[in-house]
Amino acid sequence: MAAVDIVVPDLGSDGKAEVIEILVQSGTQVSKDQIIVVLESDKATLEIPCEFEGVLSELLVKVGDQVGSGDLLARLENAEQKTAKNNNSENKESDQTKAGDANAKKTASANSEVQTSPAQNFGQTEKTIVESVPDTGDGEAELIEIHVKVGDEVQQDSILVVLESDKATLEIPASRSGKVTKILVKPGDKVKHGVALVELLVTETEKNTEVKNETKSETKSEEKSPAARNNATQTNAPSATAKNTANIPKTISENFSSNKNIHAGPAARRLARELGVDLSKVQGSGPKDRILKDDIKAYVKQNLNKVATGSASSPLFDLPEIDFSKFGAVETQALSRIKKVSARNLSRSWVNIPHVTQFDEADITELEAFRKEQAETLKQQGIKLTLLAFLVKASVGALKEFPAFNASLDKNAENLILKKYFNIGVAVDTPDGLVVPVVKEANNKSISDIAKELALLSEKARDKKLMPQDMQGACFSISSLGGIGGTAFTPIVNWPEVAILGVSRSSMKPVYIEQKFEPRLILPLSLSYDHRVIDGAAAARFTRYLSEILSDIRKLSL
Ligand code: CAO
Repeated sequence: MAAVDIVVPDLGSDGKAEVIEILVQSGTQVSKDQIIVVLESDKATLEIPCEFEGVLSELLVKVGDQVGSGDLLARLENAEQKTAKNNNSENKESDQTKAGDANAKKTASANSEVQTSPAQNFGQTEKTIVESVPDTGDGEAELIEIHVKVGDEVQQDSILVVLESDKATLEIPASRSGKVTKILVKPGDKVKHGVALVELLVTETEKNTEVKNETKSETKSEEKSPAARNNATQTNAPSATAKNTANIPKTISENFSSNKNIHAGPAARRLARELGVDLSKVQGSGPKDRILKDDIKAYVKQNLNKVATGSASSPLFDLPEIDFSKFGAVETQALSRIKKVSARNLSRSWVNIPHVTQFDEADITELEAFRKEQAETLKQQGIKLTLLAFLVKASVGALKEFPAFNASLDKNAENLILKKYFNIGVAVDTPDGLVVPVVKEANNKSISDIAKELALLSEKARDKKLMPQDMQGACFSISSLGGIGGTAFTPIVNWPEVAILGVSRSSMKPVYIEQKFEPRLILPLSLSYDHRVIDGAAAARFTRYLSEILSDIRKLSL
């Protein structure tokens, strides 16, 4: 049993690094290779693994601390006997060796071999160069992303591929501007130092001959002395050539300006890939908005919840959360169960159905006179006769005339299922939200029966006594806002139905009849329909027909 110190490896030219993640708690058992902390310097993100198995007795840093090479991070008790043989200095040495690797990984140049000089054209030379895996010091790495395709024109420094080793994620940039002529690898390939990645066709003018020669000699000197090459890039010596700096592979974390603009370390990226998470959709909560593993887990959890509640199909799915209290006082109110259910259903309809709304008007002057007369009689039987009962009956008439409105698309939207029954849903506004009870077999019911049933259903709705079967089986729905007001609106089709009739408040309007204006009671109609099933012309005919029935009550069978 021995105590082992876990220290910051040699950070090389990075000097100081910030502790940005702590992945273990003191007092917990840790296994060999488990990541203890994540450090971030100006240029790189480094995961510090535990070399031994044991109990992490002390954690000596906290998030935000600045640490340098050799600083103590944590202490491990009861480190395994075989590993405990390694004394502290050996341990440091091994960390330093690792850091050396990490350093090499951050600074090594990608090899760029000049292969051929195939074309000469007015002093221009075309060459194919091969971009290959630089010496990362990590041994084998997996190729996880290819950012270019054959034919792409790439600029010097643009990212060609991304590699991931056990310890780091590396972006391999183009050493020169040119055209991609061949991609020699595929995602998932295991690659190591020297493996050819991409062929680039680069063009040089004669003016460049000197530069070209310089480049060649630089390449030679680099090839002669890899250590010297590393030093040149490590120290960022002003004398370092453009090629040297261009060739430096960058860890993902240092490349904030990459086209993906994602700031996440290797472990987070690996987790995201395992879970199939698109990192561009994850909000980072770490320093500089860095995406942490916990952010990815939270994102997955949130989306699983959305799928469970059905809100994943909502257009609100990807909207960011806003802290409104920044702008003034707020109060949070939980949505009722009915509101949540109808939000889900409305979103589903809105997202899946291409909606169009057809507006029309019906002259209900005579109908209203008749309704008032009948309403008096029915009132004595305790029945309130409103326009709605007539609208239900008139809708049945229109559905009989236009069967495509009394239909549903099958699951694959390949067949229309025509219904031979006439059940009409009616939207009812309740304090808890909108519900749509159904008047079943409205074709077999008289207007007074429908009025009676509507009163019953509205009362049940407002008393929360509707049963699921009261709200099932509708063929077509009516949403009447006539008791409230308004001139027109665009109701949302109540899927799996294909149309819904919106009714606004009737009002007296001057209508030009037989060369003079007559005051007539005009009812606004708004028919929304599924354009996959119903054409505009059919919708206009439907509302016209409806309007005619409502204008001439003799067409309604009472
Ligand atoms: N034009 C003028 N007056 C109208 C009218 C119209 N189109 N429709 C109803 N009215 C009158 C009624 O005659 C009644 O008058 P009195 O009070 O003088 O008798 C008054 O308005 C109130 O009617 P009501 O709303 O109580 O009754 P209704 O049968 O018309 O409607 C119901 C019943 C349950 C549909 C209704 O109460 C309701 O909840 N409407 C809201 C539906 C809704 O929210 N739709 C939006 C869904 S989002 O697409």
